[in-house]
Amino acid sequence: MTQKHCILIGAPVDCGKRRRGCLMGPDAYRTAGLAEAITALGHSVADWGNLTPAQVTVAEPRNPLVYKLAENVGWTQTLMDAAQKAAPQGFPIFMGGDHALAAGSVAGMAAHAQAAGRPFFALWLDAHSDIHTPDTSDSGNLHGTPVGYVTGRRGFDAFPPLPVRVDPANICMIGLRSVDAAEHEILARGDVELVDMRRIDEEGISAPLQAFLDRVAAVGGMLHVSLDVDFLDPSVAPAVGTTVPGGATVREGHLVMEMLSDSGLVTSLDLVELNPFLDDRGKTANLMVDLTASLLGRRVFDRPTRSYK
Ligand code: B3U
Ligand code: MN
Ligand code: MN
Repeated sequence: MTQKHCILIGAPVDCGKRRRGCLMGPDAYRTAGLAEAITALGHSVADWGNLTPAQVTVAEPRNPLVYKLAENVGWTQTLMDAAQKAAPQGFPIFMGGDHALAAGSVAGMAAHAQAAGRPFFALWLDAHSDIHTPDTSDSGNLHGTPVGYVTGRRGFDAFPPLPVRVDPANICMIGLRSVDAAEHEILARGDVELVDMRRIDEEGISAPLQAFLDRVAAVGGMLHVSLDVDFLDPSVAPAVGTTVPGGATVREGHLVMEMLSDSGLVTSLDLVELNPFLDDRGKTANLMVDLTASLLGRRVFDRPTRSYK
């Protein structure tokens, strides 16, 4: 596999939901040896340290439940800028922080792809679809809204203007098992590729993923991967505020990462929703590091590239 220059971007975003702790995520990844695991694979690493959110003032949200709007908007701006700064220099890894950070990381990577003249795709590995708007959210937790923002849904007036809209047809969500009614409605009307747990049980995880990767490869796309801890089953990844039973196994997680690695298509990664306060002796942080290593080329044995169709 080709060597990369990985840029670790600490994004201790903790304002996307009410339960606190994700701000410790970047340091948990450092403690679990993320940089060392990457260099052991022959890549280079630069740790840019932890970012802080831009200070902004915003109007009162229409939905009174919306939590910490200004802080979320500030983080979106900061991360959008950081993504566009890092992307020309290497492979950005956004160490969260909760999933609200992806509004900025994805929007910034999409802007970079446009500047590079390449189509942009996103793979959402998550129990949730995160496609609310601040108006449709029942919880007011904005970590449930980044896909809504990057696909250009209405209701994000307080947020930075979107540099470029991500085409819902260029998004694939794998691992779905908790989708709210308002999200269901918008997804039913749209083109997002939806892979819920039933599909994984029936078809395996590799077939739908390979079909999506073939689509990305066919047009020379850049692929951003957004990995939410709750994609994984809580028995193997307990350190997350919104556990949903019935998630991906360790083996499915690694297979996804190995296929992504083989494809050579991935250009950036979010590691989100790790709440180290809820972890069991670093178990979840270690698993997230191991999955990242698989994405960056770690293998038990080398094998000839094969198709999983
Ligand atoms: N869809 C619910 C729950 C949720 C979304 N993302 C997470 N939880 N992690 C909501 O609050 O928007
Ligand atoms: Mn999420
Ligand atoms: Mn989730």
